[in-house]
Amino acid sequence: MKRVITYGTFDLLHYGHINLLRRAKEQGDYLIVALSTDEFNWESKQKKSYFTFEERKAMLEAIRYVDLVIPENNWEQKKTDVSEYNVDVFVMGDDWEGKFDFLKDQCEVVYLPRTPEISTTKIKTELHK
Ligand code: C2G
Repeated sequence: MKRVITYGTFDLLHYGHINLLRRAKEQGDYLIVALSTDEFNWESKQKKSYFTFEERKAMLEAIRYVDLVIPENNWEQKKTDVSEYNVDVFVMGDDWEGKFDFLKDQCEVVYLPRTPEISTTKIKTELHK
């Protein structure tokens, strides 16, 4: 079984996220999503997600491509996650191109094109008009 992992906040879940998750799952047979906790978002990403970790986790778990959701508590856990979960492929959107190449000695690293026209920030901005 080919195991894939990806990381993110996935707040205000939209079709760009779904496109990413669908293509990430296509890289293997089992997709793990490491979901940024509220604390990690706030302390390390200066992001305040609209939905809580539990709400975002429930939404991700409802997606057919997602097999397991685990917490992302810090930037440093990726190497450990890859070995602990026997990950074969690490996937991120290409806004992260090159940033996780240090994982290449442990697993395949794949950067997928983002869905350009949609983002959580854009949704928030448009809703405030
Ligand atoms: N994404 C995408 N297209 C969009 C928006 C997002 O392909 N229009 C992808 C991102 O590239 C990322 C994933 O969806 O791979 C999740 O996006 P975010 O929740 O914005 O993730 P981010 O805040 O970049 O967190 O340790 C890594 C971080 O947790 C990544």
